[in-house]
Amino acid sequence: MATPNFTVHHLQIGQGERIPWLLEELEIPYKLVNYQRSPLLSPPELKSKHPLGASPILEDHTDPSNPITLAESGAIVEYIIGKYANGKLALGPSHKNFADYLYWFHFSNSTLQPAIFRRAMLRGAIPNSSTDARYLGADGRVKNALHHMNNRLLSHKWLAGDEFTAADVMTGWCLTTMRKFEPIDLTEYEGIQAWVKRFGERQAYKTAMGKSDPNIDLEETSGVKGPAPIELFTKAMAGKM
Ligand SMILES: N[C@@H](CCC(=O)N[C@@H](CS)C(=O)NCC(=O)O)C(=O)O
Repeated sequence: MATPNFTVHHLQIGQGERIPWLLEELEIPYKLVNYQRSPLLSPPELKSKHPLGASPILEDHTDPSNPITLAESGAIVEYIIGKYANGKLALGPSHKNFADYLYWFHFSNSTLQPAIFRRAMLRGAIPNSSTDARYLGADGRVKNALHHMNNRLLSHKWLAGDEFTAADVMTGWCLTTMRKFEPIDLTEYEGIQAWVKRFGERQAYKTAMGKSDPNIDLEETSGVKGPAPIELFTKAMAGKM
């Protein structure tokens, strides 16, 4: 097979970090283009790469007669694993944990991340949100999702079971870098704490983060209390910018 010719476009402090992490795990070479937030969203150079202008974006020029531009981190992860990694880091239909793999692969983008983001928006939008039923409902959903994940990780080393998979790659950022947008204290989630520590020790994760976001303090983003929130984002959620 031809060596992959990948360019990964990554908006710093964001979920685009999943793709360099996956590629480091798979030992697939890639060119990485990092973009800074401007001031919170994508700068024009990144917007011009795809109609939605959101990160990550993968350009695959391996086959010059069929250049591919792909967005959606989940789609990119599946594309790379399916087309270039022989299914490595995925569990196939014959694996006993196939259903677990699919479930936890989709959990981050379909349940956890939207719940966390909804809570951030409601807290910003509703004055005195801590007593507001809409905020409390959103907060309950986040806590429910975290407890669910925590229970899974108290009895399994990785989300899909015994093996580290792309489900862990998809979900890692929600409990690390994403906490710069919405604080999550992990004190009562010991299973999640241990899992964050486990993947944080993987060389591929450290290498990818060093390339994609060298200014992020990994001790802070993977710590129990989490990093300080980005003030500009908190202001934006409150409609103050
Ligand atoms: N569902 C998409 C979401 C992509 C997304 O919203 N990315 C954020 C980074 S965390 C972004 O690029 N935001 C800036 C913008 O939309 O201008 C995925 O999984 O890739």
